[in-house]
Amino acid sequence: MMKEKLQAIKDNAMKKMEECLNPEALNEIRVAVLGKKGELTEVLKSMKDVAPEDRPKVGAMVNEARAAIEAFLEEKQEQFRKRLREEKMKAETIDVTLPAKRQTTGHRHPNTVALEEVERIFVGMGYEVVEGPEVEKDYYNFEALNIPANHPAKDEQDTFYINGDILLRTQTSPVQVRVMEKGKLPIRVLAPGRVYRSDEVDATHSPNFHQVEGLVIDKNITFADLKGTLAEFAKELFGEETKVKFRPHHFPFTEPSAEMDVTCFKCKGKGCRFCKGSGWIEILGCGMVHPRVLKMSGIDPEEYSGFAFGVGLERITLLKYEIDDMRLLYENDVRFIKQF
Ligand code: 2NL
Repeated sequence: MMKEKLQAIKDNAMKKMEECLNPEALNEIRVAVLGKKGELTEVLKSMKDVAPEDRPKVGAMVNEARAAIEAFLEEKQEQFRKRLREEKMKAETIDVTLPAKRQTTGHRHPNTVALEEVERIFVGMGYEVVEGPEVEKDYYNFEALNIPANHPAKDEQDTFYINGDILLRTQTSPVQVRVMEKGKLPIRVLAPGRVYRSDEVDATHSPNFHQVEGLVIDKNITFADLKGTLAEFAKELFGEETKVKFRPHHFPFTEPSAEMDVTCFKCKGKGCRFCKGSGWIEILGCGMVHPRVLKMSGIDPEEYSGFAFGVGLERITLLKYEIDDMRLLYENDVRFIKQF
């Protein structure tokens, strides 16, 4: 009787496992047969009803059935694991013949390209490139440069103030003031950098642009040194045939002051649309450093003299690449930037 019952449990379990299609169903069968309340476990529990002399035999039969079921269970589990592995491998196959993703590289900004050109020219003449803070003290941006309190540049309309004493620099001159203060002479520095002015955006203005200033201080520096240096700069930047012209001007920090024009590199000075018919293009402001500016930074104007100049970097970039709208420089559209 017991033997038939065991055989029935075993046959039924084997048949169900054989037909079973997934690991979850297989586990259900395992629980139903071998689990705490499983069919085979129930048989073991009913051993107390078996005659003592038959118990070893029945016990052996139960163990045999259990071992057979467990062996088949393990075999089926392995089958499912294998199928899962194969499916996974298939799903994760990499097709090495597919075309590669194209690496898109950027491009140096035209301003950067132009600045590196300007730096190369002045470094070649022995200048050192220096940098300084964009958030500056009123003293370094204005006062040390002999810009009086009532000067229009100091108006809130023109300058971004952090507070009464701190502002966003409107020029890179404060960097050079800091160099002068250090007291190491002679000085030959180039100070490029971002500057801020409270301007409305249009084709030639932006509240935030770049300047390159230069400063030379030594004994016996004259306006002839200024002219020679800037004429050489213009030739290197715009071509050997470039001529320069100095027009008197006024800056609070230089005396005398001038603006420098270069002959139009498109028409060679004849006059064209590019130079608006004049043959000349204005490129920078310059002058001999004001004695008061030297004195405020601890340099004796009786012993030392110097010249300084300031160029709008965007102006150089627009001229060099014949771009007619400054706003293009700030859009950072790589299709535009890549052309230079
Ligand atoms: C312009 C004019 C200029 C300077 C900048 C300067 C700096 C020191 C002392 C004296 Cl520390 N001068 N810088 C001088 C003349 C002109 O820039 O129109 N820039 C766009």
